Amino acid sequence: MAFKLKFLAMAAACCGSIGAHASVLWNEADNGDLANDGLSPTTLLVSSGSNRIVGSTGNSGSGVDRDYFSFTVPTGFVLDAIRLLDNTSVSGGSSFIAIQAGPQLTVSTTGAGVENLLGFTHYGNDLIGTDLLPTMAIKFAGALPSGVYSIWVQETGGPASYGLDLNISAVPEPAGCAMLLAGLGLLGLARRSGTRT
Ligand SMILES: [Ca+2]
Repeated sequence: MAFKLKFLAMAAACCGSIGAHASVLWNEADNGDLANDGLSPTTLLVSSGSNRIVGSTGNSGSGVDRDYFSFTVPTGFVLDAIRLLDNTSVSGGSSFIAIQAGPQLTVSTTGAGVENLLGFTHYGNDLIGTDLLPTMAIKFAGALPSGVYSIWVQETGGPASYGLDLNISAVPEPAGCAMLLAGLGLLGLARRSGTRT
């Protein structure tokens, strides 16, 4: 029995199904304003599955509140989606989101150094529920591999709430998984036939 549990754990870990979760990683209403300086972004700890960030940007009368955060996609995982959540409410036509590799967002607020971005896009309320990552992709295609990334969210008009769901998925290891799953199949057959395992 212990062997079977260990085997199941190995298979699940290999195939990336353990540790998946859906959670609010950071909510500015509860956790405070995300960093306003791209050179010292708030560090967020993402894990496999859904990682939600809920905040607000824009100018409520005291200047533009920009939000910067960084996170590390663990080895063996990819960032494969950034979905725009339904709490998003863009005040103007569109808000702005950008991503840069590394622990800092070094592009100035006036756009100097924009070539250092991996990508960016503008989003409006019409994109709620969609994945922004494909439209952000300028210097990458598809999912982003393990590594450190920094994100910049900005609305230069009035206050604008936003919600982002960063989806982290395991990179499948086809050969190993196939062998483990084949092994699980054999265990299942053995159990059904009454064979002791
Ligand atoms: Ca904010």
